[in-house]
Amino acid sequence: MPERVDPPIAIDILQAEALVFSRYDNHIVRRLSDMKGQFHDQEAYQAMLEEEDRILYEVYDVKRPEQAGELIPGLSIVHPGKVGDEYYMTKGHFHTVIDTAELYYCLRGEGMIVMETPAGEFTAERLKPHTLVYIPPRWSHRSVNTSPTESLATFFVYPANAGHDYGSIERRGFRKLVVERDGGPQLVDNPRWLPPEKW
Ligand code: PAN
Ligand code: ZN
Repeated sequence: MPERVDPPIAIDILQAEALVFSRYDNHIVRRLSDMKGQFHDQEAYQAMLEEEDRILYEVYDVKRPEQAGELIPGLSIVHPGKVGDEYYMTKGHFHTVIDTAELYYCLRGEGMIVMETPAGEFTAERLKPHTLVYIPPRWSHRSVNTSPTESLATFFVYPANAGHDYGSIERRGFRKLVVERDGGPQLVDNPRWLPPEKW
């Protein structure tokens, strides 16, 4: 049997009103209602939700076999906005196969990637156009849009066998929150964060 060889894939990143892939297999839309319990100001969250179930972020990705050696490329668009004083953000996750890395490249906008290890070590990197962030294995990650007006667009690529563990972040949160203080972003301690010994 000859080995299966897939054709290469070329994608353009189109500069429409928002950036978009010229071809993709999945378009994932995450709304306020998908983020229950994730923003620290629960009252602000409820009030916003009753008004409108807004779209917080969107992801376009290419489907590939979920096996080691394959990569999944994608585009993440986090819209501008806040829930209370906390900026719009992605859910955030660990990779289920925890020894898998990921690469993020900022195309447009400004923001942060917050990252945390299972042992509770925390770090954050600022994103602006052309910033490349390499997330080594074992770091959970969440992207946050800190612009008051512009969407945050990042290109990402990760191993197709990585898988996504959202439950750990839903339970413990990230150690720090990205909130607006004096008109700009600031990292503050998350009062609801669960340290590793309380998981
Ligand atoms: C990205 C993320 C994407 C959306 O593809 O999945 O930015 O964030 P959440 O998955 O946390 O909702 C990635 O990191 N993949 O592994
Ligand atoms: Zn990831």
